[in-house]
Amino acid sequence: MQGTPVNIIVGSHVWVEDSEVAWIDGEVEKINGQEVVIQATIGKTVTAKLSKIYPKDVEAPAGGVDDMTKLSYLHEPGVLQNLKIRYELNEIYTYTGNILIAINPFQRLPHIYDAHMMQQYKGAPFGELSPHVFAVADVAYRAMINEGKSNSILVSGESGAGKTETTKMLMRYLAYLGGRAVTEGRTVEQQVLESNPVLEAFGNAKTVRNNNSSRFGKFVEIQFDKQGRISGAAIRTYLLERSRVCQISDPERNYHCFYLLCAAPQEEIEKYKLGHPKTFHYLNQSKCFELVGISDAHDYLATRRAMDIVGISEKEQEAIFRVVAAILHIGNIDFTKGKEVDSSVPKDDKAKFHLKTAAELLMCDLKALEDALCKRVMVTPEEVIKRSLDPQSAVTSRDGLAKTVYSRLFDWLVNKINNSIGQDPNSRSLIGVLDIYGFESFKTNSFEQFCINFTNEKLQQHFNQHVFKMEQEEYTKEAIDWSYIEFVDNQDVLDLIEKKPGGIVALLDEACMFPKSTHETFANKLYQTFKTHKRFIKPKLSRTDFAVAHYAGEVLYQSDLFLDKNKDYVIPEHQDLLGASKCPFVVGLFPPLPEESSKSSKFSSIGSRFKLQLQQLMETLNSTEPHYIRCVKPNNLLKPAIFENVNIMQQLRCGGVLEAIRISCAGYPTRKPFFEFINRFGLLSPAALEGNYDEKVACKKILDSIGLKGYQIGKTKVFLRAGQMAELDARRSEVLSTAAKKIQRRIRTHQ
Ligand code: AD9
Ligand code: MG
Repeated sequence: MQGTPVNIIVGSHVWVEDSEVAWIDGEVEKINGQEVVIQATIGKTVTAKLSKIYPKDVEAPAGGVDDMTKLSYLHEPGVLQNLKIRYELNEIYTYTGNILIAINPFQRLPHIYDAHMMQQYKGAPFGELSPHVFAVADVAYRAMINEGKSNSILVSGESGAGKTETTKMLMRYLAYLGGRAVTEGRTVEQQVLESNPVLEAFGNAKTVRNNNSSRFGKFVEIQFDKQGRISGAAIRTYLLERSRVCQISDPERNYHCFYLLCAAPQEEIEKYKLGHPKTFHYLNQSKCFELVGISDAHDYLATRRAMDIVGISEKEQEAIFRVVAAILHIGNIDFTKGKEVDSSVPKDDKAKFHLKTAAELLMCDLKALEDALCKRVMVTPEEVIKRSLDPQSAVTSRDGLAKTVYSRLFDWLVNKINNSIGQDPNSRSLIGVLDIYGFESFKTNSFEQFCINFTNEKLQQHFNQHVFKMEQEEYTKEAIDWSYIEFVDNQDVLDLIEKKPGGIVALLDEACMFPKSTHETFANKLYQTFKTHKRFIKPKLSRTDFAVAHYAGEVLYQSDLFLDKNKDYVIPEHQDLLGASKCPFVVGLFPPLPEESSKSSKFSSIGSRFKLQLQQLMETLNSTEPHYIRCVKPNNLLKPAIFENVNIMQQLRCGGVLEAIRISCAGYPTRKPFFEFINRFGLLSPAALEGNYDEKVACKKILDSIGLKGYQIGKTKVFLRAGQMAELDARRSEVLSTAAKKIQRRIRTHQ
């Protein structure tokens, strides 16, 4: 950010930090050495350190600027104020150079995404029209066509910030650019678009943060042919939240598909023996069953139509919803103690009914299903024995089955969509769109948050390197000297997490493989190993928590469930049961395991697999030209027109927007081509423009004439340090107003 103001005097308009609203503005009343007294516009008098206040641009345009780099004073309060002014005018998009900031309007703004708008943005030079997601997609598309290089658009932000909506707009616009004029039957682009409602029905749920929260990460790769038309697509998903299938808390909901199915036409309800969602344990742990403004019955039919379009057959759809219904019935199988010690049996007739229905729907043997839930096979060197499970363990086994079936179902859907859309092996280049969870720090943070924040560290590094590289390229191109002072690299956090051997992910795997490990031994191992690591913190008051100093702030993780959640393990009994189903669809969800892995029940870990997936994602991203969209959630009430300063500031920090500005400010944030510079500032030194002048020399003369220091002159542009543009502008308006006065005087004397 721009350094401490040097030219603050009594009467200066300034911004001063405030704990409640982040920044307040006011006028300097007194300066005592390093201390400044400010009369704030909200009425109070504040005393602050000189180093903590920033100049306010009183001449800033009333409607704000559409690109932060146009701000005369590029600092935090200036950035925030600019976003606020624009948001009040329903201008939800603002650039910071080529990063697009999108603030969720929480209301449908008229016409901003309609066909006419798409037409306007098609081929328009970047920056000519108001900032927009279409403009970003257009740049990516043009770059791909012109340079034959793949591009990617990375959309990030916290839950409810608008990533998924933004992603859908991007996809719609790309389909518009790369669609075929004549449509016969299903086109690839239609299938790509309709994959969204299908994935949302099975992968989204209402949470406290968002009524339609994506519980998985997604990277959609859209492939184009030589003519720039969409010729294929691939969807990759990351880490579906499995625990939600069995466990929800009020006022959240389970995955949408369960409620959609309960609102299906009567015929299906009867076939699947369904009822109101409140009759199912997996749904009634929360009192929220309906969403305001959403009809589950309507969405059920819409989902079926979308499934038709993406190429899921009628028969497959029947099987999919049969499995969804089976999961609801599984959840209602309660257990009670059996006759033998530590054994369990279905609790009552109701439990037996659901057990029977689940077996029917999954087309598996009733007794085998009961055994799979209530018993565990123990293989000892001497014999194979069936051990009974107590009711508590049977419930765990039941929930494990439900989670496994659901996550297999989700993976099946993704696979099916991919196969049906098809990949274009001759594709010339692609545009990837990433919609992935933003940084999370809650009261309690578990393995999911750990993985999510790991992802964000990876993306942050990519982002920093890119911003940094872009700057560097520009300077090199213009052959100017420069060196960066501070560039915060987060490689050390990444090492802490993913280094092999010895990173947290590796140590977790190790703990999972040791039968005797507990979360306590795991936490202890972490404490010992990272005793001196700068990014690792052992909290004083806990014996099992650990904290990581992430780029976006410190996060305290509870290690309790790390081991369980990291184990990617299908109980062999469950595998055998469903592998023997009479329904080919169900068998397809549980393909037989390769020989050797089934014998040794080889350990596979979610953490390591996720790490690998991330690595592949980064490789893909690194081979593309990236574009960034940072979504911001203006308030936690999910309501329009409420702009919470502190909250937004924190998001800009986490999204790296402030860091990007800082990187840019540490160098030469303002660049002007010679010609433009002379046009604007020539009047500051008319002598420089006499006769046959050289543009470069003239620029230098103008800058020297007002005594600016530290600027640089490149091959085609003038590079200015932060704040210098504001200084030049101030001189310019001085000269202009003196000239205007002179002219007026002359007019008056002539009258
Ligand atoms: V999460 O991490 O998946 O929980 P997202 O994806 O960031 O989250 P989402 O796109 O689902 O958020 O947006 C949340 C809600 O904000 C949407 O359901 C809309 O009601 C609302 N929204 C978001 N963007 C827009 C927009 N451009 N115009 C109107 C919007 N409403
Ligand atoms: Mg989402």
